[in-house]
Amino acid sequence: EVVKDKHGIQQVVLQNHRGASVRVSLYGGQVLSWRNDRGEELLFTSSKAIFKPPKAVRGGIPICFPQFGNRGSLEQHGFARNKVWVIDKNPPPLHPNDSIGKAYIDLLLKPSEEDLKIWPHSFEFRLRVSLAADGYLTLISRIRNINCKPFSFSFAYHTYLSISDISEVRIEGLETLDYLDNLCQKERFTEQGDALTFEAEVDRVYLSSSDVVAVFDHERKRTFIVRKEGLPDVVVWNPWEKKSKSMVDFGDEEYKQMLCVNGAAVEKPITLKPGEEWTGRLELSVVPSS
Ligand code: TA6
Repeated sequence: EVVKDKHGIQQVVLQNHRGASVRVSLYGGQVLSWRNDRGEELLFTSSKAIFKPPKAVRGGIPICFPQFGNRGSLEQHGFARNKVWVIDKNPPPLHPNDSIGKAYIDLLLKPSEEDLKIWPHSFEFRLRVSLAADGYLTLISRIRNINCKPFSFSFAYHTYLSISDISEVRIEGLETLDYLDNLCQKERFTEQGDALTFEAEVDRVYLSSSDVVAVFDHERKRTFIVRKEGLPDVVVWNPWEKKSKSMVDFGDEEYKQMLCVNGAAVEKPITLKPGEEWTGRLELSVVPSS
């Protein structure tokens, strides 16, 4: 179903037969909401989010392309999240399992003449967002080099998970991995010990992570399972108190109810030759946990 927000920007609402739902904005191709069959919102969106271009909405799952972060000539996290996408009526087929029994929408982003002046590479970015019968949310990005010279990009699904209390959260699946610490000039460290817990600002790119990461929300007795393919890294970010106060589109206390765990390709940018296509898949699910 296609609706419009108060700025007239189209949003697509997907629902499954159990009443779970996903809302995707054509602005940025951004998932803004993912609710379970009890109507509980599973993604975080700031109460101070700005739903007005050119600001990306602070929450949901912004798409960071063709540049993650501020390393490079483009705006922070690239331009894809600040562009209006279109609904792709006849996308190249995906595997039947990506459609059967799912509610889904296909979006398309292609560079305008203006865009090509900023980033002179002819690409097609096809995004499929789907909601499965059991409430899983899947995002599949297919980025193709449309017969121009080879280009490289970095990428992230900037996923804002809604959690009950950051001090009661732990992440499993990142133990022993090396990470680049954005708070220490991106220096490389190695994760010690067992699960990751949070007592201060964290802004790290975990390298060559396994394809499954679990985020335990102790208070709500539930675990987010983040599965990914084609996305070797995991970005973990919580701004904590000081950084929160410096963001106009973020409440001072909201760091306690969110955690970004982003499937990403950051350390080793992806290079596409003419005609080549890259696929990056993210699957989010929630399971009860003791
Ligand atoms: O997720 C890591 C990060 O690069 C942080 O450094 C922080 O800047 C965050 O992304 C949010 O970026 P944004 O441009 O959306 O404010």
